[in-house]
Formats: sequence, structure tokens, C-alpha cells
Amino acid sequence: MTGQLIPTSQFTRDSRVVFFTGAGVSAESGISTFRDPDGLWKKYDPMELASADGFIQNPALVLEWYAWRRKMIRNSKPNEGHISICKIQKLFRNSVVLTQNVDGYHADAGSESIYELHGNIHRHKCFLCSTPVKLKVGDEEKLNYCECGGMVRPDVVWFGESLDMATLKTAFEKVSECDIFMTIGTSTQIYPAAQLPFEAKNSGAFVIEINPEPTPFSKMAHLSLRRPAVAALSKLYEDFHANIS
Ligand code: BJW
Ligand code: ZN
Repeated sequence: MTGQLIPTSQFTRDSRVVFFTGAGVSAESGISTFRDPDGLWKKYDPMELASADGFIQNPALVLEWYAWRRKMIRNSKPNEGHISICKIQKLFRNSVVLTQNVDGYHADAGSESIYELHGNIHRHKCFLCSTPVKLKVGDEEKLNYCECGGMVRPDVVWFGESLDMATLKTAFEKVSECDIFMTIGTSTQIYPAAQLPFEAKNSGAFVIEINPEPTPFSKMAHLSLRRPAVAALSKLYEDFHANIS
């Protein structure tokens, strides 16, 4: 990749930057995405494994599936894409990461100001009263119960469930105020999160999309980089590093 990708002269260290990330950012760590040809939803039924009804029907199956995914996440690590995001964040005084990912890799890579829109697979809560529950690593696969008698579940957002309202409100505020918005590795299909790139464009941000495949947002992006996240983000970091003062 040669030549400068973005009009960096328009931006300064004070420019507000939002990274909006999806499963594609962790793909190069070996973590499966959901909707790619070899993605999780090609092999598994989302309503069976990622919905409250599915959990009530068969909690053991759901917990087993989450334990398998947790293991995959623990056996790998953030990739150079996560690290480039962290490095770009350090160039700007105001930047946030809005992630749909539940793997915790942005924090592991050193990013700050992270908003996890769909929760975190390493945390648990009560299915009935939502109280956070701490489980030891070995206990996560078993069915545990809260003091109220409710089943303990992963603290992630399943289909048909509301995202945390305070987190979502902050996300929309950050997006409506930002100067640069990067949407990276998401199919832009799952709402309300998928609304964020459109909100950024409507609010006047410079919007960059990084995704090897087109998405419903692609035509709206100021710059669409049809490349894997690791390569695209390392090039963006070089451009910003050389030009942001
Ligand atoms: C690369 C790459 C590389 C590959 N580099 N890129 C009909 C039925 C049921 C529900 C609905 C319905 N119609 C509408 C709904 C609502 C639903 C929804 O939007 N459904 C759509 C199907 C239309 N939304 C919801 O249910 C949400 N809640 C809600 O609406 O609540 C309403 C409410 C309000 C008030 C009270 C009560 C309710 C909740 C959505 C929760 C989504 N949950 C999941 C699972 C999280 C937990 C877990 O991980 O197990 O979140 S589903 C899954 O999709 C996960 C992801 O965060 C999310 C988005 O996926 P993402 O990240 O975009 O991944 P992919 O796989 O789709 O895309 C990967 C991309 O990467 C691809 O484009 C690749 O090309 C690219 N890529 N390699 C860069 N190297
Ligand atoms: Zn409870």
C-alpha cells in the first residue's frame, strides 16, 4: 500500500476519533466471525445459542458453546490490528473504541475508553436479576445459580435484548461529535449498533470503512478500504503518525 490514504492535513491531535469495531477485527487472531462463509452463524443457529429463549430451552448447550468460544479467545491474543488502533488512539487526545466484540481484546491490546456494546464473554450475570456474578475459570462451563435462584449466564447481549442504555447513549453522543469515524470489520447488519456509521456520516465526520467485503454502509463511506484490518490499520497508523501534529 503506497500513497497517503486520508486527508490528514484536515486533522490535529485534538480531532475526535471513534473506532467502531466488529468481529472482523479479531478474525486475524483466529477468532470466528458470525456471518462470513465460515462464520459461526453458518454452523450454529443464533436463536438456539444467542437468545434468551435458547438459554431457557437448553442452558447446558448455550454454556458449552460459550465455554468453547471463551477457550478459543483465551488461547489466542489481540493482533496487530488491535495494536494499531491503540497506537492511533495515543496520537489523538480524544478517541474512543465502540466495539461489538465480546472478546476483550481491545483492552488486552492497551486501548482505553472502550465501550462494549454487546457485553463481554468473560463476565457473567444473573438471568433473572442481572446482578453481576464472578465465576472461577473452571466453573464457567457448569450451570451456576444466583442467590435469587436465577441461572447465571454470560454477560453478553443476545438477540431481542436491549443494549445497556447508558452505553448506547454515550456511543451515539461520541459519534455525533466526532471528526473521524472508522468502522472496521463489521457487516453493519445488527441494529442498533449498525446505525452508528450512518449517524457519523450524517453528523459530518470523515468516515473510513475497513472491510475486505462490501457492506450496506460502504457506498456512504468517504474512504472504503477493501483490505483486512491488520494491513489497513497499520497503513493508517503510519499516515497519522507522519502527519498529525
Ligand atoms: C474482516 C476481516 C478482516 C472478515 N478484517 N474485516 C428479527 C428477529 C430477531 C431480531 C431482530 C429482527 N429484526 C430486527 C431485529 C433486531 C436485531 C437485529 O438487528 N437483527 C438483524 C438480523 C436485523 N437486534 C437485536 O436483537 C438487538 N437488540 C434489540 O434490537 O433490542 C430491542 C429491544 C429494545 C428494548 C428492549 C428490549 C429489546 C441485540 C443484538 C445483539 C447481537 N448479539 C450478537 C451476539 C453477542 C454475544 C456473542 O458474541 O455471543 O452480537 S449477534 C453478533 O452480531 C454479535 C456481533 O457483535 C454482532 C455483529 O456482528 P459483526 O461484528 O458485524 O460480525 P459479522 O460476522 O456479521 O461481520 C464480520 C465482518 O468482518 C464481515 O463484514 C467481514 O467481511 C469482515 N471481515 N475478516 C476486516 N481480516
Ligand atoms: Zn439473581
